Amino acid sequence: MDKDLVSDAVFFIFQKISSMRTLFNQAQRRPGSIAILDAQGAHTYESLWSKSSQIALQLLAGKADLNQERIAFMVSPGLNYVATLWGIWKAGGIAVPLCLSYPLPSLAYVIEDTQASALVVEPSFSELLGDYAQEKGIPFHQVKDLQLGFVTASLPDIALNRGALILYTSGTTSLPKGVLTTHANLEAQINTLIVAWQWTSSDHTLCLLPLHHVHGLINVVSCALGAGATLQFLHPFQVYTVFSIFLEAKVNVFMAVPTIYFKLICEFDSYSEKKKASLSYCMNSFRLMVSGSAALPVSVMEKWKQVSGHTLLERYGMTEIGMAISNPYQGERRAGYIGTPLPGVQVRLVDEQEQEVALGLPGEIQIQGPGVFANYWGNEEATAKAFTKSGWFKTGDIAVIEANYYRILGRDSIDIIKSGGYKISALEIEEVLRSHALVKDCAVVGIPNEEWGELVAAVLVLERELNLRDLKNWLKERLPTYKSPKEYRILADLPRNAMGKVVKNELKSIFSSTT
Ligand code: MCA
Ligand code: AMP
Repeated sequence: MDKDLVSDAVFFIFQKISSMRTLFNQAQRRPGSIAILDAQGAHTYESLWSKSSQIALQLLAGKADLNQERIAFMVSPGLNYVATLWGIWKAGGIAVPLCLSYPLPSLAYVIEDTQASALVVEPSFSELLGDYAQEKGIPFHQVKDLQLGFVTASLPDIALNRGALILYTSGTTSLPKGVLTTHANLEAQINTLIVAWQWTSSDHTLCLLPLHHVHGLINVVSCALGAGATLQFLHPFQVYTVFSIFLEAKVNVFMAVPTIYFKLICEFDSYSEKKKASLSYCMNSFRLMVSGSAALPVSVMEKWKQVSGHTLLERYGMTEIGMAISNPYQGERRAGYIGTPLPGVQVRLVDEQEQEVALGLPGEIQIQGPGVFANYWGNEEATAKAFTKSGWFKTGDIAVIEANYYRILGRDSIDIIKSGGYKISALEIEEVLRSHALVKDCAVVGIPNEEWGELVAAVLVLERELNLRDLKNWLKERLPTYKSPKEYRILADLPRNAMGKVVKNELKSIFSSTT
């Protein structure tokens, strides 16, 4: 079944807005203001509001409420993306944003794991997903440009404790887990940041982050729209275009991962002195620049200060909790530190016996608060393991408090790799590699890298000779390229300890001694 999520009718739509008040209020209060700038042009809050209502009605197809059906969507950043997301929420569904760079097996995993009842795609992704949807009998909708007409209808009232969003995150299991957040969780995550970072309707932000993660979707898109600000999209990400947009002198709030700041600094260094001066002048008038999703190297923070005049605000968060700890909007932003707990978020550091550590000693960060997710989708066991008996969420990140500020020391698992802000499971990649006929054994590790934070590296034990280019092409059909190993070493055997466990630290050192 292939339907277009558009029609010639103008809708007159009633909906009592109990859920997503923060997000939707501004859309109703500022109909004529510009909400979104994308490749197609400028779109007002009114057009976002009406387009999302129409998508909601078409998803409902006569039903009163989607009742938390999962709707997966693959739409590029822009008006259509946000209208689809809001449309799913207005219809009472749970939104499942798909990663635009996933190959079909990774997409199918998410669609099947969430048991999505419908797929919404833009035409450019129809070829990738159309046959799959037909084969699986999943209703398939295309988002196309809207033409207004008139229809009267009403949309469901959605309670705050209902499921709103499922985002996939990698962890210490081989397959990514779906993180279910409710409308109340999202409201809390958005409100906290709007207040802490002083978002207002005069802000204008540039979004260049992927929208299947909290950083892009909540911190940038939802905070901007919740504040009634203007949200400009750049897709795909290109360093030189970021600076051209900055030179237009409209953007005043910017958020990115450390790798992006690194890339921007390299680009900046290649410019003439005159261009550098104009750019620095424009960036100097920004209100706020934020870094997160991975540790911000002190060298990048210092260089960015020289380039832009800004001390980056570094904060810490996780898909399961939204943002938890942040350097202050006003006050000292300390290099190498993630700051102090955000309003409404409770944080503690505990030892292996779940006892709070003494001040100055390292411990695992544990979190409580209204932004903490509901559960791992369909995975009660993983959910139970993720919380203590008294209801604290166990992040797996180790930190210490020094002079009131939290500093991250590392993670409790060597199998989690952070590359360019993406969290990648070594076990997931190992499982795919092991399914190759010529790979007898393998181990995947993260190796330090100035630009990416860490790079995915694989050690292989082979049945017989294997061309690495062929292996990379084979992987492309099974994994998104950002998960694909960037470095390889071939060994006769993997080093193991007395328990038979691969000694990954030893493998890491092979890379550092030979790169
Ligand atoms: C791209 N490549 C990567 C990565 N991204 N390799 C390793 N790690 C990566 N993250 C590789 C591609 O596989 C490709 O390799 C080559 O780089 C060029 O790919 P391209 O897509 O053109 O790269 P890019 O556009 O320059 O992308 C870099 C990026 C991107 C913009 C930094 O990685 C990105 O958007 N990262 C942000 C991720 C994010 O938002 N994370 C938030 C999750 P080849 O040439 O071999 O094919 S964390 C979160 O949400 C929590 C709550 C939080 O705290 O924020
Ligand atoms: P994700 O699971 O993709 O949401 O990534 C969350 C993880 O990113 C956290 O558990 C941390 O390990 C890491 N992270 C996020 N922000 C920071 C930061 N400012 N410094 C160090 N690590 C961070």
